[in-house]
Amino acid sequence: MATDIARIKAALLTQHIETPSWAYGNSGTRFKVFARPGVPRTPQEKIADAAQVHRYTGIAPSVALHIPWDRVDDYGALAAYAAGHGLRIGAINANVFQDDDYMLGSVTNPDPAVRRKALDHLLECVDIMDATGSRDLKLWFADGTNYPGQDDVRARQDRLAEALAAVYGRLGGDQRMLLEYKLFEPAFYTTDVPDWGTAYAHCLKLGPKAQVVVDTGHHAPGTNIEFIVALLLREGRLGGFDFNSRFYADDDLMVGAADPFQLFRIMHEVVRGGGLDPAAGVAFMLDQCHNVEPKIPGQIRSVLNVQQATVKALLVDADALRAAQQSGDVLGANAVLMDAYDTDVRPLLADLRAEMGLDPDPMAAYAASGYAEKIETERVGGAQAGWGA
Ligand code: LRH
Ligand code: MN
Ligand code: MN
Repeated sequence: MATDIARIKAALLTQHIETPSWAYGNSGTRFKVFARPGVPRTPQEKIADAAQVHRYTGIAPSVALHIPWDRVDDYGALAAYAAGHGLRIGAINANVFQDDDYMLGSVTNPDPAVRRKALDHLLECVDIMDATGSRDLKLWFADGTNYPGQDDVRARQDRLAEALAAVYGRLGGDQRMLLEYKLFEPAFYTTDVPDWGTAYAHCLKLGPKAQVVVDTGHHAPGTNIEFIVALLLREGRLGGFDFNSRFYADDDLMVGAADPFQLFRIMHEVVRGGGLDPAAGVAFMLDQCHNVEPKIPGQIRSVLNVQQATVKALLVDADALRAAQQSGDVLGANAVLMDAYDTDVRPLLADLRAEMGLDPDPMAAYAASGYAEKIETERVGGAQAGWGA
C-alpha cells in the first residue's frame, strides 16, 4: 500500500494542468459581462495571475494564449516574461470567429478572400508558436450554417481540409495541431466540425501531428465522453482536453463542479489508456470563464478538481477490476470503481502538497496572500475576457 501511494504521488506530479489566459479577464453571457475589480488589463497581467495559480497548486506551469485577445508586439519577450514568473506559454488558440468577415465562416467560407484571411491568421499563430516555444496550436472553428441549403456541406469540408493541410504543412517538427469539435453554436443547423468523428477523420488524413481535443462542454446531453476519450487514446489521437463543466450547453463552468463523477470516469479512461504518461502527449487544459465567482480562486479550484479526479482514478485497483471483469462479476467490477471514487483523497493530497513545499490548502493560502487586494488597488479598468472586446 505504501508503495502504491508513492507510485500515485509520483504519477500526480507528472500531471500539468494548463490555465487559459481568458479565464482571468471579465466575462459573462451575451446578456451581461460583469466587471470585477483587479482583473488584468494586459497579457502580462494575465500571466502574472496564472502564476498565482501555479504558485499555490504547484501543477499549473503553463498558460494558454488566445490570439488576437493576447496580441503583443514581441512574443519572445512575452515568453521570457512568463519564464520570469515560473511559467511557460502553452497552447496558442487561434481566433477566426470574431471578425465581421467571418459571418458565413472562416476557412470554410464560400469567399476565397475570407478563406485566405483566415488561413493567414492560422499561419501567423504558428509563427507565434515559434516565438513562444509552444507545442500546440488549438483550432476551433465557429463555421457552419443556420439554414438547410445555405451552403454546400460537402464543399465546406473540402475547404476545411485544404486549410488544415496548409497549416499542417507549416508545423515544425515538434509542433502539433489540436482540432476541437463542438456540437453547435454559433451555427445551429450544420457545424463544420461538430463531433469527434469529423475531427478524427480530418486528423487521420493529415498525419500524426494532428490530434483531437475534447472540450468537455461541447457534447449533447447524455453523451458518454469517457468512451470518446478511451477511443481516441486507443487510436493515438487524443491531443488533449479543454476542461469545463456544463449543465445545459457550452456553459464553461468550473470543471468538476457540475459532475465530478463524470470527470472521474474520464480520468479513469485516461489512466487506463496510459494518457497520464507525459509521453502520450495529452494536454490537460482548462477552458473556462468565471462569470460570478472571482477568477484566480476559480482557476485554483478547477485545477484542484482535476487533480482530485485524477488521484481517484489512480486509486482504482486495476488488478481487482480486471479480475472482476474477466469473471463476469458485474457488480464487483462496478464496486471497484466506486470504491476509488468514494475515497476521501483530501488527506493524501494535503500530504503531497506538504511534500512539495506547498500549503496543504491552496484556496486558503491564496486568500491569505493579499494578492487579490493588491491587484484590486493596483489595476484599474480591467479587460474583458475576449468576447465582444
Ligand atoms: C469554443 C471554445 C474554443 C474557443 C474558446 C474560447 O466554444 O471552447 O475552445 O477557443 O471556447
Ligand atoms: Mn474549448
Ligand atoms: Mn467552448
